[in-house]
Amino acid sequence: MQTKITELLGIEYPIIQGGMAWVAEYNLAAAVSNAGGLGLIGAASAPADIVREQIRKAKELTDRPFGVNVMLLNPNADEVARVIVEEGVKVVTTGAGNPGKYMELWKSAGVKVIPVVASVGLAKMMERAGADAIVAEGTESGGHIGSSTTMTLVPSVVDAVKIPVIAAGGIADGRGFAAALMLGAQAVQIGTRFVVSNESIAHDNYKKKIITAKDIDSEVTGRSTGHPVRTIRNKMTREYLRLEQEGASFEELEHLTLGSLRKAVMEGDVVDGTIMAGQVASIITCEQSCHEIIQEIMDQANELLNLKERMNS
Ligand code: TUI
Repeated sequence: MQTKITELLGIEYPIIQGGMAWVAEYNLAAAVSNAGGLGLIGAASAPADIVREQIRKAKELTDRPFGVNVMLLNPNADEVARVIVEEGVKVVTTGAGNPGKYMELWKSAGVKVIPVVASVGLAKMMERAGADAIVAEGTESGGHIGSSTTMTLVPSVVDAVKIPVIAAGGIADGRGFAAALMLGAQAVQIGTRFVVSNESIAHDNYKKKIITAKDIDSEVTGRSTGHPVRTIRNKMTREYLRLEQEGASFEELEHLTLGSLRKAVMEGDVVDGTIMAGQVASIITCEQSCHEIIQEIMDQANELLNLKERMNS
């Protein structure tokens, strides 16, 4: 399937992987790229030398294009931005902020820049700043979120910008993929389903929490701090929400979550750790390879999209 995004990025299928902290390391990025999508290394809060090492390891595992996601709250973001250029990475996505100050550096080095946004305003600003495409990420997503739903945000952004739009948030199968194309997207970004891939290093306990999650198991913490984060409900979120309701300080809340994502992803502590995942966890039922995931999504989507063509003819 060819779209403006497969052409822009030189990939086989219009599927890009989310830049998930701790989970999106070089093994996952290379597996998604080798399966025909765009794999991403999530720089999250990592120091620049670790990101450089991750990029070099990914290059050993794949000859296909892959990217790096820069989390803009990372205190090391300036150095990470430079490492991306030095290592000749072809694509960058950004999250949790406005990447305006890096635009010139990346564009002049020929890096394709795809900011992840949660609002029409930032999408328009990013187009003016020279972005090559935009990820419109709805509130169904895991991790740091905005407030608009994918169903409303994607068509709003599609109407507001001329550059291609990639839909994210609540997409995990061919139905979501086909729906995203109907909303005007040229590709999808998928996170949660790749967390439960064979190539994902997330602890088995973490994967099991996603596989067994029901529709009502999703929770949002941190609304009071201005940094809402979607996770799967557990002891940690209950404690966090109780403290938030009691008007706890930012520092107290920070203390509770410091290192908590690493604890869940790497150590499998799904009781006191943070289990970031999208609402779509409720429709994810098994672990598969990245190749199987992408093939299944494309098969299902092609069937649905052909059905639509037949209905129209
Ligand atoms: O960035 C994400 N998802 C993330 S980042 C992350 S690490 C983190 N952990 C705890 C607290 C905060 C971050 C986990 N998940 N998705 C892309 C995204 N970007 N969603 C929402 C936004 C966003 C929000 C506000 C983008 C820009 C923005 O403000 C723009 C401005 O002008 O600063």
